[in-house]
Amino acid sequence: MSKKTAFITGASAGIGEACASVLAREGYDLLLAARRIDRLTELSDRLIATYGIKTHLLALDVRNADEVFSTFSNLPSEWQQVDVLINNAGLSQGLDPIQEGDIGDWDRMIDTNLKGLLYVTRAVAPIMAARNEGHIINIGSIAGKEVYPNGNVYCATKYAVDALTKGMRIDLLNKHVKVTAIHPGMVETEFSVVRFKGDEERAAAVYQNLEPLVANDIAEAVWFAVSRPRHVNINDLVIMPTAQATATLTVREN
Ligand code: NDP
Ligand code: 8X3
Repeated sequence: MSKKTAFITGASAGIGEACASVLAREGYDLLLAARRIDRLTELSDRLIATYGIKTHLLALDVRNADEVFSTFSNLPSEWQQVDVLINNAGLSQGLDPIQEGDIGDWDRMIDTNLKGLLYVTRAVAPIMAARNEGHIINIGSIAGKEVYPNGNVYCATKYAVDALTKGMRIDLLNKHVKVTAIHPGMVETEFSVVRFKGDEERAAAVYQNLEPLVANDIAEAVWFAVSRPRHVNINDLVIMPTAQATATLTVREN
């Protein structure tokens, strides 16, 4: 079987980095994108040394449409033949009631989680459609299934990811391109440090006295979806820590 290629956005940390490790373990060559190229270089060196795969690194801000399209169209053609696209780059900024929300925070979330995902998909999907194969995995969230207090704009972006996933699946149906959404609950990554803008103490409190998911739990679910036979598509997976029943209901020890 010929080598397969996966394109992972937001591969410099957390879930994206874990997806890179799992897909490298499974023999995929990797197109890895994020703004922090130093992090991607470290990850790439490690994966090449461990698994002998090939990588291509992209210092990319998914919010910049021109950058996304020119970077992708300037890739060597073998790197444009993406078998699996993991739209993972995303973030939350702030946790404020709507009447006190920061417009800069709203823009960063909408531009990254929603418009960035669209730009990357628009760059990659035509080649999948032309090849009549491919798999797009969108990382949504429990926040795309339930709205929680002060989640307002972040939840809206993840509801949009849920809707777009369904739309993409319909539009790409006759091109045999699979589309999957994976919606995690609480995963301990840099997510909360980013949401609380570097406040490590506030971020740590989110995961205090309960066992959250780790990034690898999501990466293994991504691999489960990717590794199904050609006639099987996983549409939607919601994955929670055992200690979390809904977006807001958790059980904490002590
Ligand atoms: P991390 O903060 O650990 O990782 C986020 C990744 O996204 C980083 O690699 C970051 O790279 C990248 N990223 C952010 N903004 C941009 C941008 N403008 N352009 C390119 N890359 C960007 O968080 P997670 O791993 O937890 O988050 C990954 C996804 O999972 C997100 O979509 C998030 O919404 C979702 N999610 C997370 C949950 C959690 O509890 N952790 C739960 C549910 C969903 P860099 O900064 O180098 O650009
Ligand atoms: C991240 C999970 O519940 O903090 O998407 O929004 S949550």
